[in-house]
Amino acid sequence: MKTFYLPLVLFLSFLIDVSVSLAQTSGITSGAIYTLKSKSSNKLLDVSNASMENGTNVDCWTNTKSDAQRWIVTNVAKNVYTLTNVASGKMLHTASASADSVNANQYSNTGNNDVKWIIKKAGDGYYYLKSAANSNFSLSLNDRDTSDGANVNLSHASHNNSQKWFFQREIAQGSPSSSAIADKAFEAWYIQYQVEKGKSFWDRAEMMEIVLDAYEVTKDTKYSTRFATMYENFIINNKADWMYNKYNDDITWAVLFCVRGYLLTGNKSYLEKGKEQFDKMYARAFTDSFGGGLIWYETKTSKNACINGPAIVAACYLAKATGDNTYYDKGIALYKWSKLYLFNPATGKVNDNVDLDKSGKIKISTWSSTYNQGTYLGAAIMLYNYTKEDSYLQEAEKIAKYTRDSMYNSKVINNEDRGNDLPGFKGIFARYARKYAVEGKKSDLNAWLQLNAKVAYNNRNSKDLIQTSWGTRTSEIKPKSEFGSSTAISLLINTIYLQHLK
Ligand code: 7K2
Repeated sequence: MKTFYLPLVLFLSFLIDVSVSLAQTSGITSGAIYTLKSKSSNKLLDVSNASMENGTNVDCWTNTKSDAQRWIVTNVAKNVYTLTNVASGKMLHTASASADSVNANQYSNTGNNDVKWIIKKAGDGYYYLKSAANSNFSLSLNDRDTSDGANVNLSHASHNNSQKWFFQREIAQGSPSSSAIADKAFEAWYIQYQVEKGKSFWDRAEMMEIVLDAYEVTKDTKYSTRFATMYENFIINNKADWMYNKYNDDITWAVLFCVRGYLLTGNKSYLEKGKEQFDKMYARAFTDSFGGGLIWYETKTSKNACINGPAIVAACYLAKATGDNTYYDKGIALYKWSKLYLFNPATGKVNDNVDLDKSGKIKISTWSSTYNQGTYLGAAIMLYNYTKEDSYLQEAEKIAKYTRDSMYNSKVINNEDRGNDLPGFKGIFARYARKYAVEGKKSDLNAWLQLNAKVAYNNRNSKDLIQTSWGTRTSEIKPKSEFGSSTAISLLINTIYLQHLK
């Protein structure tokens, strides 16, 4: 019996194969990846803002090579297909029973006709997509709108160009956590904004830290060379002694690139500058008001997380670089003081600042932001590594989880986009998220960081620039803020380690 069984199975599977290939629309290969270009706008069928979520709208957008614009076309019955978005894994779906103007969105596989499409030739390499639920309706570009974001919905089947789609076969692309993709995005940002030539202060310091991150992570000397040029420019544009600048945080951000620059390259002049400026800053910033801590601005009373967090990190780096453990003592004292007003060790929430109100009463501003969460996360990890006291690691975990869960509900970071400063904050968080994972050996942010990196990268524009709102598609018009566009670079660089993890 057995000897007859195998040939029979082979013969039957041959028959099934033939029937499947006969049922397919010619020119369409089941299982292949395609972009679908509208004949009336020449733009691509696209998942809005590269969202991963059920119910997200499907629209048309300029070709940005995003996976949110690529679809796996799978044959499921005679001439009937599903289209699965490469980025989200969700299917092209009709939002309700077929009728004119019923919207097309993405949804998990329902197994029903609402995710199935009859693909029919329309001539000249174009095709119609008719809803399998009711083939009187075709997928259509709304009102022949040719702008980015133009909606796509169902419309009574006609021979309009707005219902014709060109299927272009594409090949699979790399993951956003790869060094090749981080490098590509870095180059786009660095060249198009002429980052090397910029003249600003604290945002420049943080962009220089991104260049150091890139060097630290990739060991590619093109980054240390760029850092050296930016360092020279920083001294030319902002002078050698920064004490004219009354923002103690600004001095401290610049100290960070100095001391890290030394630790990564061995250039002693960076360390000398960092140590000298930290010491001067600390001498003018430390006061006994509120029981200790550093004031943010020389002539003001508030003590902010944005000076105390970076100062703890800078003190730890200085201790490492000089061997002088009194810097660690300073860091430990600032961290301990921060728990009084700026940081809740039970929840991991970092407050913005403590100040006096008009009546002289202590007033805590409880706003939390990614950069303050980030520097305290880094501070906790660095102090844990020095003291080996578990409480620091436990607090690091609280800070990390507070940021992910309470501030973002595990979703993509898509805010902090106003003014000159906020757009750069989340890049600072990404730096310390790497420290938490690599030096703290903690994996609980990994999936969330991966989601952020994927969505941010898939929201790049056709020039590979990514704006600060990682969950929002970057417009084709160059985003104004160089600092804002640096945050996704920090994210991509600082999550390269994730490519080695499953
Ligand atoms: O009020 C502080 C801080 O507590 C708050 O988090 C942010 C948010 O604003 C400032 S910190 C930003 C400063 C950085 N140094 C240079 C200054 O021009 C800038 O205000 O807005």
